[in-house]
Amino acid sequence: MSRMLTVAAAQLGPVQRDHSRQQVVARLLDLLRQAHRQGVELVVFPELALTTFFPRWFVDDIAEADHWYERAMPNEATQPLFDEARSLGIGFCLGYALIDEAGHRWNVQTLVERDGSIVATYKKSHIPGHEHHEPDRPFQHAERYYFEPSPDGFGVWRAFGGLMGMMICNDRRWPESYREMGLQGVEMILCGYNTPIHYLPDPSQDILQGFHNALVMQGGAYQNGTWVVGVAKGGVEEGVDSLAQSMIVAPSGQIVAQALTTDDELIVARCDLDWCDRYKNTLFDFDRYRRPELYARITSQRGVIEPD
Ligand code: CDT
Repeated sequence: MSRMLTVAAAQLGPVQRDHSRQQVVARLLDLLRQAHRQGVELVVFPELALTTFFPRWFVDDIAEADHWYERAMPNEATQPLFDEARSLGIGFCLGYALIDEAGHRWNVQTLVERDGSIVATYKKSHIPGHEHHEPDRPFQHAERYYFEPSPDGFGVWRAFGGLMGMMICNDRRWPESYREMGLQGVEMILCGYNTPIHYLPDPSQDILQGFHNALVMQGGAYQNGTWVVGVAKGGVEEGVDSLAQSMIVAPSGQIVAQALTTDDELIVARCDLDWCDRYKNTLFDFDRYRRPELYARITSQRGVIEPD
């Protein structure tokens, strides 16, 4: 048996502060059309794809940042993307900042089926960085000021002929993200990211950013028998160098496609969703081998409690 899904990671190079939504959507349309010519059925765009990574700046009055957020999806700026995707019969996943009807601020990804219907909008669960202005930093990572953490958890949806999950950037570093979806049978996880190469709390990690990126996604894929599509906004954006290295990872943990540049670039893989069963039904047969009665700390405890 094989259930083939041809998927693309549509990496973006930098989106600068003065780039309009219309300019960015033109780039997304170009990548979408390239993907269609290569027989792609699902295109995955990065986290906060429509704007620059604005949490690198702090504003005392958060309302001054409202213009970075969408109020609805689709909207006037993104409607051409939705229209073109539906007319080409190609699905997509798009990351952006959202202020919802109640005024809550989320970092989200919306998954859209090939017929243009919205499958789901996922809200980022693990919000990294800091809440307050840290003036000694060369740039801020104030995601905890700009976004609420999702209360929803990790869903899995029947779409594209399989079981699809989503996570956003920092979520990919946490094994619980993958396992929550793994326990719902996920077959492909879509993950956009913006990862500054310089990590101020511990700069010794800077040269390891690419290694850690691959490590977590390859481990998460293998240990849960799922495809993972990781998609960067990379390159030097407003003076901040961000990791590119978008990749598509098989349920074996092997990288089957990886970006070569730090710019707009499409990477494509034909993914057999049935390949997941080789792992889900053998080494990682959860029902047979997991020991949830031994894992209570994982949900009852947040930080470390050392023994006396
Ligand atoms: N966007 C995002 O979540 N980036 C983080 C950066 C490290 S924490 C400052 C990441 O995990 O890649």
